[in-house]
Amino acid sequence: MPMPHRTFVQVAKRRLVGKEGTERVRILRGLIEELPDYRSGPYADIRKWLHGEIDATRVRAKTIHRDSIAVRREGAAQVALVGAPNAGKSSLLQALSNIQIKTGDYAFTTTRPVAAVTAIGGVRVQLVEIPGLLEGAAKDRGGGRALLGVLRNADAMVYCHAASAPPEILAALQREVAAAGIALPALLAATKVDEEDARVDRLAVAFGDLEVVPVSVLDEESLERFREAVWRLLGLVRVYLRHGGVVEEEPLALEPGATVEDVADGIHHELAASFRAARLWGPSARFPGQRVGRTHVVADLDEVEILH
Ligand SMILES: Nc1nc2c(ncn2[C@@H]2O[C@H](COP(=O)(O)OP(=O)(O)OP(=O)(O)O)[C@@H](O)[C@H]2O)c(=O)[nH]1
Ligand SMILES: [Mg+2]
Repeated sequence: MPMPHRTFVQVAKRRLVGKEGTERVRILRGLIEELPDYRSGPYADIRKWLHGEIDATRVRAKTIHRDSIAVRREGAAQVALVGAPNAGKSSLLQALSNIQIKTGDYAFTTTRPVAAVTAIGGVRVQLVEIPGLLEGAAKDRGGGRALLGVLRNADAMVYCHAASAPPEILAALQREVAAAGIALPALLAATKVDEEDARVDRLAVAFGDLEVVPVSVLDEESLERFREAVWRLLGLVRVYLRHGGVVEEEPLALEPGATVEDVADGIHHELAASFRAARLWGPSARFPGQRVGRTHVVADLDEVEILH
């Protein structure tokens, strides 16, 4: 009498927890051996799943080997999602972008940084889930040092914490980030606020120095408010380019303090060296079409025409 298929899956998952590389492949092979030899039905599905896991494990092993856990930057800025296991980071990432990512009601669903691009303030911003940061991460517990390395490269970070969870877990994580010498602009997303036992007030008191943004992936308006908060956090400056009265649809996104020269550089490095002056419309212009030099500091929502 073979083991019931559901039990088999549970046993398999338990044996695979925390196993990677050749050891994981060996366990997967063993499981395939133990599997009753049916050609169809649930056992055939399980066999297919196990073979898929072998392939995925090999791909992961290669990727880790080649390129530790670096994340290729995309978009105008990179924002890291940091938080205890099960805080709702993947769910938020998924709700804000088009990616399909595994979420689950257990810790360590995500094991490597996952990135997705989303529109924030009308510009492309990359969100990166930093998984599994634990107390002791700065001392490399749970491979924490490499994960903190990814975080260090971000432009800003969002602490994610379930509104119903005690603040202490997050406070410990904050200490790890500080111990690693990372000081990025940050806000706190109080996640899963649709849950009955949500306590946003408790988080707001415990983390008085952070802006607290209540979010639920089930509430579109809360996601929009989250986007707006991230936009303010980044403090980017959007500049629209004009060519003979026509305004481009997509703005350039620049760092605060950017000048007309940075605008020209955003179009082309050579242009930055050769242009004479610019015309300006919008918040930083004294009057529409004002002529300005290369050192003029632009403001959010300015329109700029580079004069050759
Ligand atoms: N009710 C409710 N549940 C949520 C919300 N966001 C996430 N969850 C649930 O919380 C659990 C954990 O979500 P994940 O997104 O996997 O959390 P994570 O932080 O990525 O977890 P790890 O990758 O394991 O560190 C899942 O069961 C989600 O369905 C939310 O806004 N409301
Ligand atoms: Mg996750």
